[in-house]
Amino acid sequence: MTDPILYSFRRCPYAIRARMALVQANIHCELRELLLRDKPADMLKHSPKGTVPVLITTSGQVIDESLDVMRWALQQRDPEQWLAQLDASLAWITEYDQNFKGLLDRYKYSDRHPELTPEAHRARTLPHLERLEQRLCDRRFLLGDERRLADVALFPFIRQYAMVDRPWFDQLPLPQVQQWLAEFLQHPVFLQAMPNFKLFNDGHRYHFPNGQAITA
Ligand SMILES: N[C@@H](CCC(=O)N[C@@H](CS)C(=O)NCC(=O)O)C(=O)O
Repeated sequence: MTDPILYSFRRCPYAIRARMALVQANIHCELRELLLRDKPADMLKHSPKGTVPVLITTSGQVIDESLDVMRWALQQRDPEQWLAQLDASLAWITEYDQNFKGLLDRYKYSDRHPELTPEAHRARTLPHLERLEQRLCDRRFLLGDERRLADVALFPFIRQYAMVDRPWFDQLPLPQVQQWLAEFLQHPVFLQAMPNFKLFNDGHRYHFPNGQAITA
């Protein structure tokens, strides 16, 4: 094995945050794209819990939590010190992973959660956005004037949130969050982390991040 293997799903926010850290650390992997309804047997053999991302290092270590992939990558190379202020980053990430993600899913898939109206599901998410807005009022990023792990780890979820109903999101009185998101959406690390890949189960494998198909 020459490169680590990354099982990934392009639009999964957990996989996006992991791929961004791998790009930032300039770690080359073999990327295997999957569909959640058709997970490769080899991935499940290594990580039976069946979530993406899963990274298998060249020494055979299995890393199957997105945050652990980020930390593993950035511990090798961290050119902008995303791992600085780590405890503060982890506090933000834990809170949003635990409290916001579930509300985001209920808003996005409100038809599957008819106990509340779609508007009510959406309303429950707003305090978490307002909290970010307050935080970003007097600093460019969540922990100050530099991008940290917290920003990168939360960003894919805020992106997903904005995409549920973009016109509605754009008219919210959240200019700092909108600006923070807009900067990320144009960031080269995000753009490099987002190519389209054909499926591993259809026989396709890729070098990541350069995106070249592996033919052998
Ligand atoms: N705590 C995990 C969560 C990963 C996760 O839940 N990923 C979703 C996709 S966005 C998944 O694989 N779900 C499994 C499924 O839907 O079958 C992490 O941070 O890596």
